[in-house]
Amino acid sequence: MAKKTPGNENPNPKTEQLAAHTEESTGEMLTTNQGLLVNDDQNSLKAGNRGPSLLEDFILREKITHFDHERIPERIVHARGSGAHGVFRVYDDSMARYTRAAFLTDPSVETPVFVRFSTVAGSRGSTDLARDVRGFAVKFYTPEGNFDLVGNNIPVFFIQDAVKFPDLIHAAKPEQDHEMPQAATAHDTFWDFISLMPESAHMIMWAMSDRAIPRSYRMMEGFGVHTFRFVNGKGKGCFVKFHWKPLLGVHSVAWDEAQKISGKDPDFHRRDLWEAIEAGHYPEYEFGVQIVAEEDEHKFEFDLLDPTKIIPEELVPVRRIGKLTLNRNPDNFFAETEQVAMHPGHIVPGIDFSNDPLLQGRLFSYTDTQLIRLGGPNFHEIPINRSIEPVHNHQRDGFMRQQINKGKANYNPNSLGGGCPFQAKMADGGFVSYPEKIDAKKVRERSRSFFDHFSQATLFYNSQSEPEKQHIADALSFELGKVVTVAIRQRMLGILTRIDEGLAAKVAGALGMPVPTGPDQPVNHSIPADGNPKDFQPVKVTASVTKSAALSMANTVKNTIKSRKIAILAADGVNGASLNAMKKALAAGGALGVVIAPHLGNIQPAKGEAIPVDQSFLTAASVLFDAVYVPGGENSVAALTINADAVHFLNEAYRHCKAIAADADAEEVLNSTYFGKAPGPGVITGADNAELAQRFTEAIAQHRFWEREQERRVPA
Ligand code: HDD
Repeated sequence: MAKKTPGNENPNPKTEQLAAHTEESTGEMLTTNQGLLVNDDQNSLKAGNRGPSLLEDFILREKITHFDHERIPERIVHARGSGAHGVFRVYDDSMARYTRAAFLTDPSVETPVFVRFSTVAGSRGSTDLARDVRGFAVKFYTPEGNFDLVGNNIPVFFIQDAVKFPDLIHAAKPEQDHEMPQAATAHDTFWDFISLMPESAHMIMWAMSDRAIPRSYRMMEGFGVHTFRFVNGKGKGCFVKFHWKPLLGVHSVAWDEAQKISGKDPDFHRRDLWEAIEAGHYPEYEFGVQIVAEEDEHKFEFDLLDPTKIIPEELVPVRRIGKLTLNRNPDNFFAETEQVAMHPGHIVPGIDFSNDPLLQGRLFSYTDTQLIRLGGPNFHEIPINRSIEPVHNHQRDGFMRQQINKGKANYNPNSLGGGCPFQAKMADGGFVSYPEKIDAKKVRERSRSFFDHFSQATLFYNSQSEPEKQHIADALSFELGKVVTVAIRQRMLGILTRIDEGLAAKVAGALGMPVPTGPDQPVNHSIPADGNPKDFQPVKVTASVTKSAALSMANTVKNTIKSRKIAILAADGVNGASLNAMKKALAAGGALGVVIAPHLGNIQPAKGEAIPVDQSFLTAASVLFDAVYVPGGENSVAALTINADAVHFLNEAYRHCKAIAADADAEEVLNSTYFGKAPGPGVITGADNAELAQRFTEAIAQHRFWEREQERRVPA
């Protein structure tokens, strides 16, 4: 019988398939890879107990050889990632009008998925909190084959044509001479490239926004980026953009905080995802589609095939059609998360490609990369990559072949095998490419409809709240501040001027440089050898939408504290009743109260039973928590007031705009902080446990009180 996934009554065919490949050693004896029972795993075979090791020792050789070959090349991009299993289910059959994909039209089907989140630029061991785009790649194991939606948490991309991808990534990765900096774009080669490629302007606005430093993989959106195509049962096509909307909302951390987390817990996002799933706080995302009729392809002021453009939700609303729930952690990181092979070219009947030149290039790149990374053409046989449907074709052999193909016929057409496996009729689910009409000359050219590089960059900037705008200016000032070559900074200011003059002025101020004025210089330097630079400069377009609410994180979901981590600072003598009441109230909202004290073990409250300490000030840090609570209790308050770590903890939480609560009789602790005398919004004190917990809960749900930053007076 098929296995059930936790929290879900339906059998999961992917879990069952994986189970056939899992190994469980409990109660078993140690063997070699040949199944030989091993008697001594502590000593190698030697000529005498003080003599040389013997070449004959096949057990030693096997063990060391396997160990020597444990590493495979890391992904050239998205090397650092974390995975999770889950399920997807569509809400109803309304999509049948547009697509014949079974998993998008039949609400009775629960599709197993594997998701891998990632950063882009850093190596496998780099920090989770780099300022970077996040990958959001989903493999759907559908009854019609695997569909991979290999997206990002940003809906646009840096470049319009795949031929520029190696250049982009070379520029973003550590510089080739000294291999620095790791997992950071704040260096000359990246900004050199960007400053010469104005098509990246829109993406740069997103990448410099708070979207690039998410609070959690569970709190970020996902996008298919390209325009894809749906094809319905009658063969009619339409265009579609894919979205993931997290039910917990879209939230980020502060940049100063991100940098500190990178030191305190570089696995912050990985740990957060793992712990949430272990705790049963299954991450959930709604699947959204923006559908555009084929007849409407040219009705927008941007080109649907241009991956540096969004379709503003004001023009085409996002219809939420289903839900993804991540409900199981992988059993083995390497076997599953590292070996999963995503590919935008893995599609199923009912979904097809568009002519987006970035997507077209990707269709080549992903198979090619798996061949080198996973070592040969049989990577589809690795358990995590297998389709849940059996595979039948005439492909044979190659490194690490697993399948044992019976019979003689390894070719088609054949008579010896009865013509099998035979081709599937379209009516039986056979895939047929969308018969798009094409009548064109073979050219190396970019369509002029791709030449507006700034209007959506401006749209994004104008749609941000004031704190978000400030964060973008700060991020650009930071990144360009790390750029050594002045001419690169100057060119970037020229680009920013075209996005928003106020933004350019702010960044110029931070860099101590003049804002460029006077006639516009050419900004696009990505031109063919025989091209006239004048013909390749960006064109100005009148945007039909100048502000879009969906682009600002200020408008996101702020109604839950589910799965948030709240620090409770306490010492011996704490008011145990208050502490326990708050912990209980937080748990009722789905949040976790973590007791942090000067030492591990237990603390003794003024009254009642000892309270277990979760972390000491030595191992805890405010940047790893969403909010802080200080309970009362005379001795505890006195101890924390003079405890530099506790005071710093609070100052830092304040600086990062987090909710802070204290019992009325713990105000002395707050008074020893920089903000205690004149606390801004989000600092709550009170004598009534229930009321304080209520107000604190509401404040935590707000995520952050960014307006506090205007004051900038907490030197934590
Ligand atoms: Fe890519 C990995 C997303 C453009 C070439 N890409 C990769 C992953 C994600 C994306 C999420 C990690 C998959 C995983 O978790 O295993 N890539 C994108 C998006 C793009 C994009 C959203 C633009 C819209 N990528 C892109 C281009 C090329 C590549 C234009 C090459 C021409 N990407 C790759 C790759 C990777 C990859 C080199 C590295 C590892 C892998 O494929 O499996 O082939």
